[in-house]
Amino acid sequence: KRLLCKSCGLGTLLVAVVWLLALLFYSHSLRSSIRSAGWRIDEGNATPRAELSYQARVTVGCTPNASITTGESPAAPKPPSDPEQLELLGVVRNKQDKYIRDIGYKHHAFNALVSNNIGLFRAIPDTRHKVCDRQETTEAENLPQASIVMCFYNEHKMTLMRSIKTVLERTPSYLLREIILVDDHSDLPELEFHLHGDLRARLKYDNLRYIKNEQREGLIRSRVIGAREAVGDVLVFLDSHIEVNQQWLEPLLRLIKSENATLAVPVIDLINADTFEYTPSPLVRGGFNWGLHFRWENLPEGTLKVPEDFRGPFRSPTMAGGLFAVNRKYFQHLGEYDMAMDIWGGENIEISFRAWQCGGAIKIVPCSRVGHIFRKRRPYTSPDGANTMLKNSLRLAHVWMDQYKDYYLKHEKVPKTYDYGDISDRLKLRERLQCRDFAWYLKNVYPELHVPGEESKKSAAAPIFQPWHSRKRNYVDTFQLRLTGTELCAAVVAPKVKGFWKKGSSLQLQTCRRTPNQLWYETEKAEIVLDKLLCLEASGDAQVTVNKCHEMLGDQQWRHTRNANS
Ligand code: UD2
Ligand code: MN
Repeated sequence: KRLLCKSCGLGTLLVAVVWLLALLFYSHSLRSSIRSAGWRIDEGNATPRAELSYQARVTVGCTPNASITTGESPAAPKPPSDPEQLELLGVVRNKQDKYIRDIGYKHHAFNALVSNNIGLFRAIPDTRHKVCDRQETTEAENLPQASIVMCFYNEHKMTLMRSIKTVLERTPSYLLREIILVDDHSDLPELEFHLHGDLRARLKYDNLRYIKNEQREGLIRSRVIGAREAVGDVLVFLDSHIEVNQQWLEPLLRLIKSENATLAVPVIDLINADTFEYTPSPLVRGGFNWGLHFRWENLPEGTLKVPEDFRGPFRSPTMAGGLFAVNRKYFQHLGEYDMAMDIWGGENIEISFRAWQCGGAIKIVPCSRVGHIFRKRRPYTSPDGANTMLKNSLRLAHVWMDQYKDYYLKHEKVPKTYDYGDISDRLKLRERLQCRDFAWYLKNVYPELHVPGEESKKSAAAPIFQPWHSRKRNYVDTFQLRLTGTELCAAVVAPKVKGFWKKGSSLQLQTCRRTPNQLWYETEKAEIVLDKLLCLEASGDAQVTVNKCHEMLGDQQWRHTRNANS
């Protein structure tokens, strides 16, 4: 077995392994030592030999078209001399670069220097499975037309422009009715757009519409503001830091054309916030836990049996929220969004419950791929600093969850008096649409969800990813990562702060002892977890560290492999 990260920057692991090996002062050449370095996984009686693979590669559940492999191992972790490579890594060459990068991390929580260097458009790997239809569509297919609604608050300018540009480049013009940008009262000076002279001309697109909110509304109201201006048949909501992939729109429109009450969701590929490397996501679906936090989870067992199954679509209990297509009239009929929800959070769970309970559906369309920058923190707050996720979740729990809301209230220890505003309009909507109750949803859409106090369901045998808090309880099969032929194990040696390992600590070799800083656990999502808390992460600066488990896969997802080329 080898351990392999699925979306590390090209060479991230190479450098990390080289770094680990350097610690051992191996006498023979670095290259052969990388090849021969082996880790043994000590897991009870079974002690298979394991090697820490040095190949970064993209494959998961679905076999993508373009797998990125490094092939040969590098001679040494020297910075590349190729200027293009340098740009890709965001190597700082002068004070101005450093300023752009630092201020970018502060304002946007990603590497703005790399983003600037990429520019308006770039090639990205076509991450679709080989069974996906690649035939160009024609007007004769008569697909509905899309209005893109993209709202943003203080987005990084180049990243925003590239988000729009990729849509223009990768969408047949007869399918694109318009792009509606909703500026949620941004105050960064570089975002002072003068649409007619600036954006439209720069992007060479006349059907670009620009709305600026007079006050900060949050993403939920902003989307509705945009949607109400739209005239296309289908609304497509997108975040403002994305890159759409080849033929991303067609499969979404096709699904909506045949099922007009289905919300069609693309697979959200990963754009690394530090390197901007684009890697595919595995085929997963959306769930939630009783804290009403969105969770990715495996598809029910047996979903993917033959290659054709990779075409989908797959029913999904919830969606991540940022990227989806919906028939415009159906969106209106369904009650848009709850306009009393503020800034960020919860609206994705709300629209998921509402769609399913009121006769619609949510389906993931694996042949539609859109990359999104997943960041480690949200770079903005709400204007009054309030926890909008809490208020929004309370609203949705009281409108849609019937008696099951108590599990949420208990889980989050919400004070009984917490003011979540007036929900009478939303209750009327539920009445008007004659929606089913939450027990129906749980039984028919999400039978795998464990309901507190109820016996675990049979179907829980499916490889459903456990929410983080309940995973802890099953936390038994720990193992160590031992370098073959030595008594040395990968360990986190940073001191604990208030009883916790410091986030971002890198791995070191230490004499093997079954101490908590050497004990790992592998989750169903292929994360490798230390001491019940932190996940093994390929960090942007070419190191392997432990960090807060973000559950977004990518740089925290590892795989055992048996040989160098698998
Ligand atoms: C995820 C969703 C996001 C939304 C959120 C829950 C994906 C990829 N993203 O969080 O779309 O459903 O969960 O609410 O599924 N924005 C505004 N005004 C604001 C705040 C944000 O316009 O006050 C914009 C922001 O610039 C971005 C979009 O809304 O384009 C989503 O915000 P985010 O990227 O911070 O949310 P994310 O991806 O963490
Ligand atoms: Mn986002």
